[in-house]
Amino acid sequence: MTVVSINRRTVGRGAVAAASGLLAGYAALAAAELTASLVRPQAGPVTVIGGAAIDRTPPALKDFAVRTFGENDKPVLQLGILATVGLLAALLGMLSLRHRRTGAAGVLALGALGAAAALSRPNAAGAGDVLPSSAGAVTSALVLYLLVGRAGGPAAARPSRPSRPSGGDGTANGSGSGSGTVSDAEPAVWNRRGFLVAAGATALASTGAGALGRALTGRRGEGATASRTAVRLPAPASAATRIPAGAGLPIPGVSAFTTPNKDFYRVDTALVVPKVDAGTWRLRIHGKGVSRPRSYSFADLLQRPLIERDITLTCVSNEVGGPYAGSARWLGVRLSDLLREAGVTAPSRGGRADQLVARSVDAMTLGTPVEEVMDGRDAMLAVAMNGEPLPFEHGFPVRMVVPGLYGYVSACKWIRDIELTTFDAYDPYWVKRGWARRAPVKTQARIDTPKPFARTPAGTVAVAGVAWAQHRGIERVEVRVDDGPWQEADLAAQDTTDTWRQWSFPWQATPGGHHLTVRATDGSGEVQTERRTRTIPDGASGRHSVFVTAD
Ligand SMILES: Nc1nc2c(c(=O)[nH]1)N[C@H]1C(S)=C(S)[C@@H](COP(=O)(O)O)O[C@H]1N2
Ligand SMILES: [Mo]
Repeated sequence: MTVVSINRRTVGRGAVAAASGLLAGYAALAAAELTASLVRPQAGPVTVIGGAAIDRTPPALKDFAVRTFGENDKPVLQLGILATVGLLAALLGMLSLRHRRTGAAGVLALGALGAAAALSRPNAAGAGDVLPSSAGAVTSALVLYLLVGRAGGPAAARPSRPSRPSGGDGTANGSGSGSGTVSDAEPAVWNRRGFLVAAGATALASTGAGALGRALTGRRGEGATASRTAVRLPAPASAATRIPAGAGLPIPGVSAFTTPNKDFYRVDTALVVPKVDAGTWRLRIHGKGVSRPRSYSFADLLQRPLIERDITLTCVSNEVGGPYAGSARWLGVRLSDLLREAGVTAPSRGGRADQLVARSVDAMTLGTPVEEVMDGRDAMLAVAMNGEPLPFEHGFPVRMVVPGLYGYVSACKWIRDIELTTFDAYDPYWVKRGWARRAPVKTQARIDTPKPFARTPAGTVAVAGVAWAQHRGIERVEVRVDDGPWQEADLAAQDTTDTWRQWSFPWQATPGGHHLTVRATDGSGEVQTERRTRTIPDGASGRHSVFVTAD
């Protein structure tokens, strides 16, 4: 091919081509979003590619993302995808300048990639899921072809040559390529205006299509939202024990004893929060050792005797001292009751299934030991959190909660199916990715105040925080200043062994820098280990420590 001479004109056309590519990418996303709103919002290209990326992220990178971006990991991923799409679109735009068909083919190939990702999602609903990416690709290929033509095809770059189809790459045989008779004097005027009009129209139409798509998607969630608003929560048959007055310390900086829903940590793989209509929701219980398979509606569950319990939930991805723990008052159906009704017996009593696999509407799978669910602890199918129906982010209409187990082996949100099976027969989502099959919560103490690297006046400083060892309880918390002896902290009243426990320590701070370290002893008498481990495969261990300067 001829080497493009780098002059102002080619650079200008390159920029116009790149801009055309970006516009084509924008049109693609808008068309895809509109189509997805009609087919299935979860089938949109950014969502399916993001989902595929999340599923394939190596644990170490996932850990890094959670550590670095915290709960912004999803927006960061989406921005990353958008930036990549933008870059590819700009490059394809520039490619189209010289090889229009190749540019269009590249766009279609990207669309095919999106469609493949859509089909490979575990929650793919069917062949219709390929439509959003396909619609986006076709729209974008057309836009690109049209706009780059307006920008002036290769003929315009070589004004001295007579216009003719340039061998094989079809670059000058299209309709919009300056009509093939571009002369040196005129093209800029006609092309610029034609380009600007076409570009403006594309931008407008895309913006409109995108907005319409978002509005339609919003409408789809309306049934679910209405069903949530309509929920009347029954009074519990078994109320939670009253939280002792002294369970929450009046020390600024300490986590609230009960975490408000809006502050409750959120960890899941859902790029689009599932909006489930409680009116049509059903839960199936089936599998090994289930002599009476069952199916329940949301109303069925609400009619049963409900238990209300305060339970602290923790994520296995929580680093020592990290934020992924929260405590709420849950209302729900005792899970062991439902299992017994279905004919399930605990493995220790000869039951055939030792693993309960919960599936969500977004095709997440979580595996929970049947023994723990049936050992008398308050494992439940929760319908409410802190006095209101579950927020959509936290699993409306129904989720599992099992005291003492990390969320990834117990706390299925948006649950729709419970299958009884064995640990030998099936590995759920996180286990396939290197996490442990069984994961009881490890004993942890966290210093909430002072914050790491805080400066504080010398003298008495209130050091305080929370400690948790769900289902074993917290018996003792100790603080060490620098390399000094372990000193007993004051424990706030214990609510239940399933909730975290606050502690405080009046530290006599001397001027200078100090390391404060904390350790807890759980209800079984075991002292929190000093051995540092990573979060993978079964939760971080080690002791939280902060460096504080007193002056
Ligand atoms: N459907 C679904 N349920 C899920 C998850 C998920 O990704 N999808 N993540 C689990 C994990 S890892 C944790 S720690 C808890 C977090 O619950 P929360 O977001 O309500 O705090 O939900 C669990 N349930
Ligand atoms: Mo988690």
